Amino acid sequence: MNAWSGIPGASRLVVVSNRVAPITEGQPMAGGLAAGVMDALRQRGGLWFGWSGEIAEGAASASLREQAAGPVTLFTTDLSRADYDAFYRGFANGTLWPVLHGQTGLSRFDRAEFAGYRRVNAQFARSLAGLVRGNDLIWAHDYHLFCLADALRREGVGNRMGLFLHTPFPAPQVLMTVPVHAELIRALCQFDVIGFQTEADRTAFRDYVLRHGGGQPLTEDRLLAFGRLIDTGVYPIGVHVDEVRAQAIASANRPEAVALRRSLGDGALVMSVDRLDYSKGLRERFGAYERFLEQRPERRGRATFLQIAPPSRSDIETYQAIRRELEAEAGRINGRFAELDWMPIRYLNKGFPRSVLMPLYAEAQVGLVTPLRDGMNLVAKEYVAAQNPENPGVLVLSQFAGAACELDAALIVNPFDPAETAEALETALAMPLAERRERHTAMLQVMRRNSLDRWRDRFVADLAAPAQTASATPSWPGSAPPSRPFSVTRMPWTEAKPNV
Ligand code: GDG
Repeated sequence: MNAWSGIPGASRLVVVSNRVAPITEGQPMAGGLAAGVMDALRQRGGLWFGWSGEIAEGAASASLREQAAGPVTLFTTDLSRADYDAFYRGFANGTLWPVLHGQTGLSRFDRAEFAGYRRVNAQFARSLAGLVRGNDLIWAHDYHLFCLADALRREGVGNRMGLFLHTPFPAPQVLMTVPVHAELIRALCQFDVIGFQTEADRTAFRDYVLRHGGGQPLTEDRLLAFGRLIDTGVYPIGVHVDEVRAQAIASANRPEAVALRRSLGDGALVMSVDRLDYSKGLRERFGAYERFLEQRPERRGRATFLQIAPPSRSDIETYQAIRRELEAEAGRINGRFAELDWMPIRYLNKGFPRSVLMPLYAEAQVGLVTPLRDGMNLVAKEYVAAQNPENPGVLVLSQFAGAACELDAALIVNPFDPAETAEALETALAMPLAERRERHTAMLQVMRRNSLDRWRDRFVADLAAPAQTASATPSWPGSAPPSRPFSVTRMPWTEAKPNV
């Protein structure tokens, strides 16, 4: 065994993502997802590669920084200002992100930015080619890296490569608003395994490849396209359920939680936590809360809505616009309803450590999670996990969050209908204990089954599986689809209503 090896005989894992989570030896990792990926790296040994978050002013710098932590090594690289603008602010977050979330009106396209996107994917591939060994498994994350496998193959890397898409995948007609959709999907199909959060996302991808990319279906999971076999899978991402609850309990008496409790008195708390992003439906949520206050005057002074919204991508105009709009809306609604001793909306444009967030979730009678579109939405799962099972709060959840496929015991709402969301808020606040417990138990059960560990282990197992194994599954369509080790509940809306 050398310094790299984790599981003896197992291939190393090479994780590639836009950003690499910082690690401090002996300290827990900041986010649940980062911790999940790092667990897999620690088990197998390997490396994690990505952008350092630094912009190298002047000429592009492709120099690598290396940080070793036991069997794992982190490699980071800087981006030049031009690459950051074209790749990150431009094609990834100005073109792709809105389209993946069905917001075609907010998407803009510039060929030079797409060239920058390809350039950064190629830069990553060149650096990785010098680090990857014969049987390493390469696991890329998210929409920043659609062209990575293509770039790696051009560098002569023949390893198994998979990409997990954290966002939704849109219907073909929506994707086709991106002028370079054909080139993009051809490059994406250089991965061996492509993972999605929900069956609806996988189906949308297959639809595109089969109808517009000349692909052929081989099995329910497997496609032949662009001369390659591509396995697709549904891997709903989860959370460490017990860790979330343990943190909520351990931090219950942190000053922030005590101060919040004291300020509320015996009033109810409705809580939301989101990156400040237009896909999260904050504007519509503020509108729904206003509707609730209009329709339920008896709740005024008795229910407070806490919105935590740390700024995100704030150098992109669409994000500056939503921030301005929310500031105006929060001010207007508070001006309309506030009293000397009560403010209906507490709108906080800052982030908090997880050790503060978890006890706050546990304080809230209602978790209001209403994105217009979301790959999964981990806040919904964290909210449920943080609850006291003896006296749990109620989750109000958008039908357009991937999490709604699993958490159908939440109060499911259409975030575009303020009246429906307002009614669900009242239902949640008035819900009897027995029903709250029943719903909470049902959601916890699903979340324990589809845990973060399971998400990671299933993806890595499928990535490691030799190609012949997967082709042994029954053909599709025709024979019944193979029963999968877990099943995502298909909500009626996945058939009846398009997701975008
Ligand atoms: C993408 C996809 C998919 C939020 N504020 C603070 C904070 N957070 C943490 C939450 C949660 C995470 O950030 C947000 O995860 P989400 O899933 O809700 O949303 P995205 O950031 O958009 O994530 C999404 C996800 O990837 C995973 O696949 O579910 O659909 O868009 O964990 O707790 N954490 C801290 N302070 C904050 O103020 N520490």
